[in-house]
Amino acid sequence: MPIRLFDYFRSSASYRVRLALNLKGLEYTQIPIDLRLAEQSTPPYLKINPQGLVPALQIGTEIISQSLAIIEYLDEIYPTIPLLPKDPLQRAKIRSFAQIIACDIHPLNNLRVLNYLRDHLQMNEDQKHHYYHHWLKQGFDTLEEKLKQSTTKHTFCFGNTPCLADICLIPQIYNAQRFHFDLTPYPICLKISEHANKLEAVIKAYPKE
Ligand SMILES: N[C@@H](CCC(=O)N[C@@H](CS)C(=O)NCC(=O)O)C(=O)O
Repeated sequence: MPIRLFDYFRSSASYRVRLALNLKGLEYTQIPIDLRLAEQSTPPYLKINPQGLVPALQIGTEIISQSLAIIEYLDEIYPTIPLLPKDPLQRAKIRSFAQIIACDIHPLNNLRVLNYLRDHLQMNEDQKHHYYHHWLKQGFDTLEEKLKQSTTKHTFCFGNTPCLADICLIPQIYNAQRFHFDLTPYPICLKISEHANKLEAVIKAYPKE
């Protein structure tokens, strides 16, 4: 079935889906939606995703939005290289880690939120920077602590192969670095991302215009 990914190179939610597709070795066509030009809010794209956010995945004639829903769907229909294990407890732990990023860090620092702070609450760049880093610190403190408990013996978040947790962590680290957030207090997160960034599938997903 042909797969088309509506994405933006710097969007970390899109980056997650590129990682999942590449790790599974799936072919896909990228359709760029330029957030700098607000293309996510134009009528043609709103027909694809009425929420006005990227990514959206078209698979055959069906369209799915929300990166985690897309990734779990891909994992169910293309299970050969799994991104979630079979064990229910381990699945729950991996989802819990992924959701710290996707539900509790990323939405607070999304473009539309930052634009709202600037346009409606008159926050200047310094205040926005402070706000952004505040939520990154809270999030990364938790992620590092969780990884301390889970990664004594393996190279990725929950094992020796990348899973949904790594797929969320790698773009969040990219985002933090892009916004000049100091990651030295988070050596486990950094080590996992450095290790992951050597994989062909991960290199291929890296944000590039
Ligand atoms: N929870 C959604 C988040 C999607 C999202 O927020 N995408 C951002 C880019 S990372 C976006 O499209 N932002 C456009 C905007 O804020 O106007 C997912 O995981 O797919």
